[in-house]
Amino acid sequence: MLKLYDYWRSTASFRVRMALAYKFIPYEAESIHLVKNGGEQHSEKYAKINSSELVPTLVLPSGDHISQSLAIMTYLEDAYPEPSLLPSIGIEKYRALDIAGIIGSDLHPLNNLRVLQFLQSEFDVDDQQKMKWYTHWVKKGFEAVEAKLQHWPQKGDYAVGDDITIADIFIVAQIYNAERFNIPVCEYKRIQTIYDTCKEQAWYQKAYPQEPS
Ligand SMILES: N[C@@H](CCC(=O)N[C@@H](CS)C(=O)NCC(=O)O)C(=O)O
Repeated sequence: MLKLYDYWRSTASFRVRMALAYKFIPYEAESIHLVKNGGEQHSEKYAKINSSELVPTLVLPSGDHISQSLAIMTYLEDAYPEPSLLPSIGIEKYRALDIAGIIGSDLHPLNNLRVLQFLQSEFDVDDQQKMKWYTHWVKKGFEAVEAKLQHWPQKGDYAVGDDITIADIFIVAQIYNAERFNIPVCEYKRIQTIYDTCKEQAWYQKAYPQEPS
């Protein structure tokens, strides 16, 4: 069976949980608490599993480890092609990867826990300045995504084409994070539509962050 190291509030983990739920893939989970005891992601045991000291990490039945949510989702797409989360042909495939890149490579890393912690510990940034930093990069990212979604010809309930793709998953996971920091997304019309569509669906609700009891 697949094993996922994750943390309930982690948006990168939420992406992977949504892909697993959408594809009905069974897995076992082990929580890596990102805050407790200075962060379990930095423990010797976990650093051997993922040298980046970040979640998520997927362990395959072969014992191989895959980290990086996009790499994990690509593995899931290859190993469990149906239902698909990435169009196999046409411009839609690259559009989905484009959105995933804006959020996963341009936006999310700037607001990651370790970046915010470093700003505070090394540069004495206060909470207000931290929020200004966080909000700035969320807005830049969402503006870029919204502009692309407005420009592309298809304007249905999902980001690309008529079905959910990894683009929607990256978007809704980032919205969860933005809402935690009280940043509304209603000004981004296409993003809001995608969110309204996805949040009603079983795979979203199954994967939704829930604090372990
Ligand atoms: N690019 C990575 C990002 C992974 C990542 O940044 N995970 C965050 C949680 S969303 C984390 O583990 N943060 C711990 C820390 O910053 O110390 C991916 O997509 O998997």
